[in-house]
Amino acid sequence: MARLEHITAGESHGAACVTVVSGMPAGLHVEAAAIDVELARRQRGYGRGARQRIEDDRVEFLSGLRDGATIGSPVVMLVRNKDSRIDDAEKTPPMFQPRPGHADLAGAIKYLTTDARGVVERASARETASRTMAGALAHVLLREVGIEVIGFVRAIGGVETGVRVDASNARDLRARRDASDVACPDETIAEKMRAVIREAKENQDTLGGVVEAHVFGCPPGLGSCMDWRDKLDSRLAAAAMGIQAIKGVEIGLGFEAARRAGSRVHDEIHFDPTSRGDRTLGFTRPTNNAGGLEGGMTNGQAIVVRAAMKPISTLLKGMQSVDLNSKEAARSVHERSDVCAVPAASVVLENVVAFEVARALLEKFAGDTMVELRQSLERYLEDARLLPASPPEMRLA
Ligand code: EPS
Repeated sequence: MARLEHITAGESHGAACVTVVSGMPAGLHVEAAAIDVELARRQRGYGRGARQRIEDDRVEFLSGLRDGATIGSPVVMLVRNKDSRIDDAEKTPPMFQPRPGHADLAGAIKYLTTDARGVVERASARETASRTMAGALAHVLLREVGIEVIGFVRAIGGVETGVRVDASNARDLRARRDASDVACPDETIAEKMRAVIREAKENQDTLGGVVEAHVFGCPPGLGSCMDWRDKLDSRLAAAAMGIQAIKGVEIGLGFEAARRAGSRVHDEIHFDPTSRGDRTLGFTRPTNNAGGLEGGMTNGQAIVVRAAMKPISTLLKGMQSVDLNSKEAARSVHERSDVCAVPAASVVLENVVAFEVARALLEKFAGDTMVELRQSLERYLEDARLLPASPPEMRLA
């Protein structure tokens, strides 16, 4: 039985963005609309460039489904690029003046060339359409077992919302986020975000920001403390850091925890028998500074992941660079690009987080079918609620 994995393929101006997801259990009903809604959200956003007016990303399923449900085989999803000029030499000329911050310089040297174009085609954030498709599929699985993920923009260029997210306001925040072209559920701050993006554009500059994802409904015990590769926080950090332009990742309180004494960091443990039936199993925490993860495992509280996106490295005004052929000083090249892609990154973060949580879920509750997954999850929760009475097999041991 395969473990949940995905690989992506495709160049920014190639034929298509592709993702191959293996390890999905059989019997999961998947509608194209569930993938398309995430693709469309990723394409939106104040500060996006002209490319998004050309593309209209919609998923095509090439394999893995029968009668609209998974059959256990790899699910291959594809979005065709409308701008697929990769072999048009006039429209994709060589790129000899690397942009500081982009993959251009390191990538050109790595591939023993002075033309960064090939590297740029794959390093482009267009690839995140593929990862969004994988995450959107994972979302469908998670919803089936009562797990919800919400991502949004926390800050753009230093303008930050202090909005608090918890299970009671998540639905309302999602609606407000969806109504916002900067994916920020706080409209007063969203207006200020638009203003700084406009200002950056006028200055021929670009802006980064902070994106955040919360996961509700995770049972305790996803991930592991037994092997660093299985720690869910380590996997979430790797997945978030793998998004183009991400330079920092925090879980829960993150770097702030390093500035505080332990008594102001760790989330005290209480027990409320009336919430024993929840996924928390009745263990309540007045704070969630751990971001739902202790020892690399979910603890029943919401998972909180935050990622810092640097500003886009293609600046209209260019930056100091060097021509890779002549080694003479040159301005870095400018091509069509976004001024700010932080709203898009919030969608990508939400989706890569969904994928990692689904992966950890399937590792703990492995099964070839959705029926086995649900049964295994429910049985585990029942056994955990019965503690300190031992589960039947343990009593036998
Ligand atoms: C990108 C440059 C722009 C962005 C692109 C990422 O593309 P183009 O060079 O075609 O104008 O629009 O992002 C997407 C196409 C997308 O779908 O997210 C880059 O250099 O990373």
